[in-house]
Amino acid sequence: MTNKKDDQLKKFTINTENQAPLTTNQGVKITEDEFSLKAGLRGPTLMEDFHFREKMTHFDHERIPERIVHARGVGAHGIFQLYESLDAFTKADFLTDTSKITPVFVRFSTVQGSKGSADTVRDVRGFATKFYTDEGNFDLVGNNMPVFFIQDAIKFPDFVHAVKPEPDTDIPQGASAHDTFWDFIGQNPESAHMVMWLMSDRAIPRSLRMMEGFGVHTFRLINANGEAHFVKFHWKPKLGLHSLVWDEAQRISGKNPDFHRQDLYDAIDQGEYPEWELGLQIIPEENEHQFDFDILDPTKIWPEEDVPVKIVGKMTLNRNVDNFFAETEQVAFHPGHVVPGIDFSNDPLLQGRLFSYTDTQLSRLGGPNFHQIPINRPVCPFTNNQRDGIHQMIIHKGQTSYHRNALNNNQPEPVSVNQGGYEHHQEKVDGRKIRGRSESFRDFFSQAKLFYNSLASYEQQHLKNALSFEIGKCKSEMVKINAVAILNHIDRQMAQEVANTLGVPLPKENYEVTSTKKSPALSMANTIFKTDTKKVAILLNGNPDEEQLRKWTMALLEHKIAYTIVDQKIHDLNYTGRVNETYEIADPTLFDAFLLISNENDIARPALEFIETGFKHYKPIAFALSHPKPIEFSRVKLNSAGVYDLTSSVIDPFIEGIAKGRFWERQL
Ligand code: HDE
Repeated sequence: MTNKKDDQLKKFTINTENQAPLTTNQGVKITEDEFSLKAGLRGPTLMEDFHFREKMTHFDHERIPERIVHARGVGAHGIFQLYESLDAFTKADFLTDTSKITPVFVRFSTVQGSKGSADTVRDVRGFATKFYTDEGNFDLVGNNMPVFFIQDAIKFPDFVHAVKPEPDTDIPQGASAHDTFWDFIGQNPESAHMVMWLMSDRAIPRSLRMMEGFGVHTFRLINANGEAHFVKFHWKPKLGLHSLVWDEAQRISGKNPDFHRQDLYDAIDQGEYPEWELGLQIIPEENEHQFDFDILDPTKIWPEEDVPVKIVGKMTLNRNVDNFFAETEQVAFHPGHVVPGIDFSNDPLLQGRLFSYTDTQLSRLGGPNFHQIPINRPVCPFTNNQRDGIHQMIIHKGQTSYHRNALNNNQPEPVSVNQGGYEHHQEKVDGRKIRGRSESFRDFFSQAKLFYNSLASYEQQHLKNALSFEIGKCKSEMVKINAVAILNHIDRQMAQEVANTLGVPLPKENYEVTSTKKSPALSMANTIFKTDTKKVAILLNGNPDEEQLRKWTMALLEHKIAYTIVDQKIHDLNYTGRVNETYEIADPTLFDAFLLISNENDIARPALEFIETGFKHYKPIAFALSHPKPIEFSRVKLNSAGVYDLTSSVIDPFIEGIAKGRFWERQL
């Protein structure tokens, strides 16, 4: 089955690996590309060197403005396939016709940092998907967290100014751990729920392949009879939900700032295509007011236990980009790109987003024709009377470029709804013009509490540590006190612990919301655990028993676990392959598990440091040692959960441990 978008992109692709003469942009062949034209070999450079001028001018303009938010991102192509027709809810063809394979392009991103910032910072992750449907592009421009910091789009510039590096110093990069962010939180209690998510392990994913995606806003689905249902969109990763630990995330920022983009690229390159299932939460219009929160409020989830997520299809990312700039950088998503059968709700955050995206893209992509850039083009035809402008790529023929016209038989002509024309849902709207917030948006803390209540105790501990870290980085005592005051509305004990750690006063009055409600779907402890695509470092200390090593590596590969052999030097093994990395090149934070093999009396310090760091990050560690003494004196506690002695035992428990991933019960 060919992918329509791939076919379309091929038409615009120049394969620079093919033999071809070097030419100017005008097609003139170049004889010399290393020396500029001079008046004499030691003389001045000449203005008439058109090749030099063209090359340098293009270079001077290679960079375009980066996105104000979500500047750092990585993209990939793929497909979406529907499991069952959703015609009861929507008329969108890609959600009703199960035989369709819809091309998609996804861009993942961090929000705060600039384009060159590190991947593993504590941040929200953007999860934007462009569906190239036969009825036009549908963009699901979501995040990996289901709520947002603010309820009304007019506050977005304020929020972004607060979280971005501070204007006087341009510090910090890729972090919300600073005064202006926490000052904003202290003054804007509607952000309490989102702050819980941001301080949770969700903000430091192990892999982009292991995080959920959410459309966040309430949208509408419209069926062929014009009936509407409210809907929230979810992406559920087939590999489950997994995170880094904070210390590890910070170290990776230095060891491999490209950790996430590399991980995504490698997985796709190796044919380990990441997959997500599309889930829908659906509420009939007549049930709009049956909840103890407003379903239009983007700081609220619809708990999955109350409104189940219906799994309707699967997205597979199966092709890396050919050129980062042309595709990942130039892609332009817009929450207003919808197709017939999908419509908006009155969520005031969504409504404001509908303005912002085209506006910002006009300056980022240089003019009004960026929909013609190959990555942004729909796969279906697009024809209208819009003309000219910077970077017009299409040569429009004919005399008329207006509607209505008689000279061209009124072409292009609007079509009826029955012929596939988009019709806005005819919602009855009746109200006064007013600047304000609905009273139904006022409960800021119940769901923050719901989130906190739903976490496993180790997740709660991580969250409290993150709060102490972040608020602790603030310089203003007032900002810290105000931040703790917000926590005091969510959970008194949490606020108390953070206040104690930071040495700031806890408010006298307890304003904690008293709900004990839990939503198990919110805890990552209840996720799927797999060995697939995990990475093991096999640490050599001396010459290994290669017979044994081969058996172990075969067992790892059988479970789709990749391994890297690490030793003091790169060298060939006798018959089990090659040492791939040295202790200097590799780093324990870049692996999920460790197997230390030694037949020496002593174990070299770098190898011990590997397993000590792995131990500290709760990862599984196996060892096969002829002399166990050195490890007994290391910081690895041998009787701890997730530590395996392969000297006398089989590898299977270690493999189960790799699937489990982390041993939170371990005492460090
Ligand atoms: Fe965005 N957002 N956003 N946002 N957003 C942008 O558009 C904006 C919001 C999201 O990979 C910008 O082309 C406003 C929520 C993603 O290219 C900008 C508001 C959610 C991406 C913009 C929001 C998102 C963006 C910056 C509040 C989750 C990256 C560059 C009303 C549902 C897309 C650009 C990519 C990007 C505006 C809030 C997701 C400035 C005004 C909520 C994933 O237009």
